[in-house]
Amino acid sequence: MKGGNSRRPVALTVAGSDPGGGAGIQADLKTFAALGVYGYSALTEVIAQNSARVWSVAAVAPSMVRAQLEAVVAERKPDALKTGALGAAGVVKALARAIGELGLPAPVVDPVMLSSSGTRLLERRAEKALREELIPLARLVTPNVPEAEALSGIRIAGLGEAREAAARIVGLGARAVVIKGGHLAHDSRAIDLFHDGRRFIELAAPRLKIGDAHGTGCAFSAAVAAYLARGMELETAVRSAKRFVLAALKRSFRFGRGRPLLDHFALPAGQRLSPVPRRR
Ligand code: PXL
Repeated sequence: MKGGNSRRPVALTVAGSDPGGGAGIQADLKTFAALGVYGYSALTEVIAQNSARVWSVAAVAPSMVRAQLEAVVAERKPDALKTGALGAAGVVKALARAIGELGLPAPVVDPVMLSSSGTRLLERRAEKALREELIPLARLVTPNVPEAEALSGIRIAGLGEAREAAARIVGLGARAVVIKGGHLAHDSRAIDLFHDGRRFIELAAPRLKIGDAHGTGCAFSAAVAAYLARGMELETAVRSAKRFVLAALKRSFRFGRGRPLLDHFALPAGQRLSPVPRRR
C-alpha cells in the first residue's frame, strides 16, 4: 500500500487525563479539533476527577510515556507540541530527552502544578526537573501567577513583579513566557503579560464574572499549540488563543455542583480557522 502523506496540521499533547472532559488531554483534543488540527495525545497520569474535585491520581511510568511518543512519531512528526500535567520527575526527564532524541518541536509548556481544585499534579521533586530540563527547551511557557512565582522565586503582587518573574523564566532558557493574569487584576480587566526576552506586551481582556472555570489553562496552551501547528507566528498565536478562550468562557456552562466548563466550539468557525492578520 502507498504511504500516506497528508499535510493536515498535527499537534501533540503530553498531559494528564480528566475523565470529566473539562481539562487535561480531553480539553486539549477538543481544542485541537475546534481549530482544525489533528490531535495526538500521550498520557502522563490517569486522574479520577470531575470539574469540582479530584479523587485519586495514578502515574504512568516514564518508559510508557516514552513508548507513546515513539509510537506516534514513528508515523508522523507533529507540527507543534504542548505539555500539561506531568506528575513525576521521571516523566519530565523522559519527555525532555525524547524531545531531543525524537526531534519533537519546541514545546508550549503549561507548567501545571496543581489541579484547579488544589490537588498536586506535579511532584515537588519534579519542579526542579521542569525548571532545569523542560523549560530550557520551551517555545513558550504559560504559567498562572502561583506557577510563575514557583518557577521564578518572585512573589507577584502586580505587573512590576510579573515583569521580573517573566524575565527570570526567560532566563531559565525558554524562548518566551506568558504569565496568565487572572489574578493580576486591574479591576474590570484581566491582564496577561507576554515576554520574549526583548518586549513586554500586556494583553488585556475584560474580566468575566463566571467564577473559577475548569480547564482554561489547558485550552489556552492547547490553542497556542494548534495555531502554531497551523503556521501562525508566536505572538499572533498567543493573541488568537486568548480570543479562543474568552469566547469559550462566554459560553461556559455547569454540570451539577461543578465548576464552569468551557465550550471549546464557541468561536465561529471563520474566526477559529482563518489566520488572524498580523499586527505591525
Ligand atoms: O488546568 C490544570 C489541569 C491540567 N491537567 C489536568 C487537570 C487540570 C486541572 O484540573 O485536571 C489533567
